[in-house]
Amino acid sequence: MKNLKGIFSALLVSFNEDGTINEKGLRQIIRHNIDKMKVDGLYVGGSTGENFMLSTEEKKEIFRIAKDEAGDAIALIAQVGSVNLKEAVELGKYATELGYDSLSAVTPFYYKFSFPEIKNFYETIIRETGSPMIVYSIPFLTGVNIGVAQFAELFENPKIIGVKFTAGDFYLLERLRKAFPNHLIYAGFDEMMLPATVLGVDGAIGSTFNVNGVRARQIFELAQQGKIKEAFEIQNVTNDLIEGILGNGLYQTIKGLLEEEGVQAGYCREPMTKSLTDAQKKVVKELKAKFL
Ligand code: NGF
Repeated sequence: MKNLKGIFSALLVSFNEDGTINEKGLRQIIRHNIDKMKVDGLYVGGSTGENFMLSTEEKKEIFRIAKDEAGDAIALIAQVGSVNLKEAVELGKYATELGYDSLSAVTPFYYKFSFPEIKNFYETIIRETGSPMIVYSIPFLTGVNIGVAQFAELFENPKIIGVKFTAGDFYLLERLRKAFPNHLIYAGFDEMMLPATVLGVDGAIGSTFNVNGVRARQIFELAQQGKIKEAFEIQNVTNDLIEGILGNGLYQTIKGLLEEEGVQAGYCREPMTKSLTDAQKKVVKELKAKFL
């Protein structure tokens, strides 16, 4: 297994206007991440990949293309979580056979699953695939909050190697870091990367790294070296960019920025708004001029 620490782009997926996967564009996004953003790895099939709007076959297709394009150049994590456990297992088996370095799965959502049900969800995927697993905790979207005692129960399974922590609860992050010094913890909010790194995360997984990966690494490495003032300055610039992205449409704007870089990032998948208005395209050009 590769080193799973460091900077991971949450991979965007290029779609054609009719919603089908644009393979050429997807390969270009992957290359851009490897060659220009110099990321340590890709998180494939996450929120940023518009994953929860796709069919099982489309999810597999994206896993296949990402592995084929990236090869062994960087680490690859496959997000296989789904409220359909059978689908999660099927995707987990597929990504494992393709040679992904780890699986990850979002906590099952929509229904109010009990903790034993959530634990069974992870243990079933692990038992069926034999792969390592990173819990994807994103309470603001799933409504699922997992505390220190519950993480301790999950981490009793040696295959559960870490958590992608997409939350702003830094008290919980500090408690987790202290309680589990040997598990991988990834920061999930790019705009809070500096404080998360000060609290000792092992890496970060983010959507904006597709266009801002170089700055993300600088923040991460400077903070690890204790150069907080320097890291803070780069986080400030990063957050000016992120504020612009969030105010203009998250994934559409990152795709627009990639298009400005010559990458066919394409459309978003409905029911998300497929593309930017002319006014939003103007903002993209301003963001590119200022930040890229
Ligand atoms: O896009 C979201 C959800 N969060 C991402 C990241 O945590 C998601 C984050 O980078 C992810 O890794 C994935 O599953 O694809 C934000 O987009 C960023 O911090 C801006 O808020 O909201």
